[in-house]
Amino acid sequence: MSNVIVMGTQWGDEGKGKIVDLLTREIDVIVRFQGGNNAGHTVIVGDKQYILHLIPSGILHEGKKCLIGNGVVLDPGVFWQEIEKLDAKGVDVSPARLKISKKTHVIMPYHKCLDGAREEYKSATDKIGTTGRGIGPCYEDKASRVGIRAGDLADPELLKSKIVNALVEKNALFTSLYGRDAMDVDTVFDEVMEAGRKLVPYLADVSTEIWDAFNAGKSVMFEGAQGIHLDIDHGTYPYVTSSNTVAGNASAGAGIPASRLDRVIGIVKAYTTRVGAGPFPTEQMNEDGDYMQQKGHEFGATTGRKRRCGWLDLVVLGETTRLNGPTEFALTKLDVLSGLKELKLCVAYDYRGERVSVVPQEQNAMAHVTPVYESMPGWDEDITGITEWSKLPENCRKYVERIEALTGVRVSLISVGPERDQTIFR
Ligand code: 2SA
Ligand code: GDP
Ligand code: MG
Repeated sequence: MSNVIVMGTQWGDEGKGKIVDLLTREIDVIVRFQGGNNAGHTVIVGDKQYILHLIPSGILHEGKKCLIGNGVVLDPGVFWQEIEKLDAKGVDVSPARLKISKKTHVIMPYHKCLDGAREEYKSATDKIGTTGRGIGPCYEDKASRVGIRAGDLADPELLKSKIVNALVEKNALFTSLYGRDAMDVDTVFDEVMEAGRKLVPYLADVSTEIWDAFNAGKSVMFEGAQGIHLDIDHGTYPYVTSSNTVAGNASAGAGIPASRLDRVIGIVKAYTTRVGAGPFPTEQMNEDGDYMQQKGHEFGATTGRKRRCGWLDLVVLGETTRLNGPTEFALTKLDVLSGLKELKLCVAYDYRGERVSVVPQEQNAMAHVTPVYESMPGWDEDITGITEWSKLPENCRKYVERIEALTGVRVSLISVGPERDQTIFR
């Protein structure tokens, strides 16, 4: 297989973990390039469930190299916990096959505290509903040029001086604005270094690692986290995450030339979910939404929060297609829709008295659109055991074909259950 990007086309949790794990069979190197442990990518292998937050979802395949790029924000304690959990299940997590870019930014205790304080301080309608993992404040420090990078963990003196500087500002915020206790330099330093010193053997020049892999004819997969509509620039701002989730960021977030990327696989959930606050035009706060939530076990893989559910939104997918140029879609969780009498596809919005087929660009416009639906008949059959396209119920195939017709993107893979073999290749 050539070099490929896997990305979420909606608001995250489309099933990227399952698909990355599946495709890893044909891949040599798997790279995370943005986000942090806000992500929760689930992989089911037999009776074992793995939820990956920082480590690429290719780690379960022996001998494959897994890299964490410069665009990721990394919490050393969480990384170490993930290592220990995988190690306990017999997965090789040695530095020989798992590496962290020295340029990856580190999530510090004060980032997590700030994330919580900011959310608490906001009015009910302004809250973002973050995962509370310190993601936003860490990216803020990176952009402000005061961030701490993974490479600094190997230089305790530099690390301490950066903490001293950071706490001047953070403590002022904690004590004067947020009514919290000031943080102590040594306590922060010790907390970070407890896991941080164990991370030093994992530090590497990830950009060069990937470059060498390209030149050795190996195939590399870039694993997106969250979804396109949570992108800091192109998502439903301000209800977004703090990184660029678009496919183009694989280049900046891993340190590779865009010209080396061949395929972009967009993961599409057969319906839509969103966790956290923000507009969601096709949300169904009724028995259809409850059906999807319960049948799809839609709970946050990191926070355990209940995910909001609704119909598939083709306007959202249209925006995804324009922003990312997917060469194909992988359609997941199609099995969850079995049993619904009528399925709806949102094909346009009514917005300010006009019918529109693209996402309006004004801030929070998505909160003021009314979806225009096309209706399709559902199917009753349980499809979780089907592995061939031709064996799917006719209405099910029509639903997939309608998605292809409306987006102009081919569905090359259909997932009908969380396990590896519950997959139809077309
Ligand atoms: P943050 O923490 O600053 O990135 O939060 C900002 C928004 O981004 C959303 N976000 C997510 N949405 C879906 N899935 C994510 N990962 C977890 C999962 C979420 C969980 O796999 O289920 O467990 O709650 C994820 N990460 C960030 C977040 O909800 C905010 O809307
Ligand atoms: P990710 O963040 O995109 O990797 O997705 P999550 O892991 O957060 O959420 C997807 C959930 O759906 C996980 O619990 C998966 O095990 C599960 N899943 C993935 N594909 C399918 C599928 O085709 N059918 C069903 N029923 N579950 C699936
Ligand atoms: Mg997830």
